[in-house]
Amino acid sequence: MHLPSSASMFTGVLLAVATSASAQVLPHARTYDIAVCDSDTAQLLRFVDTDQNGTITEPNGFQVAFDSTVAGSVALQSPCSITFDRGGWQYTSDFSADVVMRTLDQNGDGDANDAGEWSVFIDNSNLSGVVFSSALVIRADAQGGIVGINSGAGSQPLDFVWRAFDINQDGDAMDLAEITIVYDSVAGAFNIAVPFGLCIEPSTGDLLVADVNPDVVYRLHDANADGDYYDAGEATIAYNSPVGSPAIKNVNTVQFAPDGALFLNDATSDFILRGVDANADGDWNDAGEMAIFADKTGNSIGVPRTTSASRSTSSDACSRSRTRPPSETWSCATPTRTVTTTLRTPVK
Ligand SMILES: [Ca+2]
Ligand SMILES: [Ca+2]
Ligand SMILES: [Ca+2]
Ligand SMILES: [Ca+2]
Repeated sequence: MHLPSSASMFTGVLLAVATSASAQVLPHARTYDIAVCDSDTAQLLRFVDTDQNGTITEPNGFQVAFDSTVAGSVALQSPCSITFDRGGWQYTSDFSADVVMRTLDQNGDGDANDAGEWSVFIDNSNLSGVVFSSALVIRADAQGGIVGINSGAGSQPLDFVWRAFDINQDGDAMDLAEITIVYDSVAGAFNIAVPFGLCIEPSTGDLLVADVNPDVVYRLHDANADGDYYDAGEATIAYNSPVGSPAIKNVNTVQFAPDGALFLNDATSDFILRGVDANADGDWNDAGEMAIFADKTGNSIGVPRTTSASRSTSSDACSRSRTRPPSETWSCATPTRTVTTTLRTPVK
């Protein structure tokens, strides 16, 4: 497998749980905090807009939620993806250390560095025998599992989609049979050679996997509910830039909006696509179903142009606006820090 050097941009920013003790029980989307994994400092950060004024310049607006340099902590190297389970635990994948760790600030002191607040959820000593070579995007599913993609980067095992479930409820997925490869590029119907994007369709539970070689978004639907996507018709093309629709290159982020629309990015030409499956056939390949939502000219479609860095780059760091009106813009409380949420090309 070959990872293109240009395939790189990926933000590890999600709506997250708040840090106060009382907020731990809230569903993470309720607090509108933003969780960031910093692949330069190997820290997990949280941006807290306490007064909801659109910036995080307030005291404690910029928080180090987990510092892997603290003695005794798991040594993160390239944290790249974040997800939250229903209990509020944050899961973070690291494509260099090839671990998934989980964190939760249980004593309400603002970080998850205390005893019992962090643990290794997955590493390569897992008893399922699944070997990760680039643990990339992870997502929590509705059944309490964590699904993710591994991009082979030239080594065995190759490219696969995995699911982990803590069967014995001991806080990790390291026990026998707790990790399953649910699709791999050899046994599956399609060779998903360089999977870089992953999301779960809320309405169906199906997985969407973005491959950058070739540039295709696939749908994985477990029709016979046997836990994998190898059966006939379970892997289909969701979007492959048909004639008349925007051509995509280096899609590394796929995400559904609450209204069911699908958003994709193009990390080569720097634009964002929005798709609506108008004929409900499970793909976005029909005429008019996919359109450019925003591009780097700033002439966004349906999105007011902002004066801040609305088009994320590897260094947009503490200055970012959501793809919504300018009131959503926030900046960093500690300007001397640079926060990078870029997923760099895994090199093994
Ligand atoms: Ca703590
Ligand atoms: Ca377990
Ligand atoms: Ca199946
Ligand atoms: Ca369609």
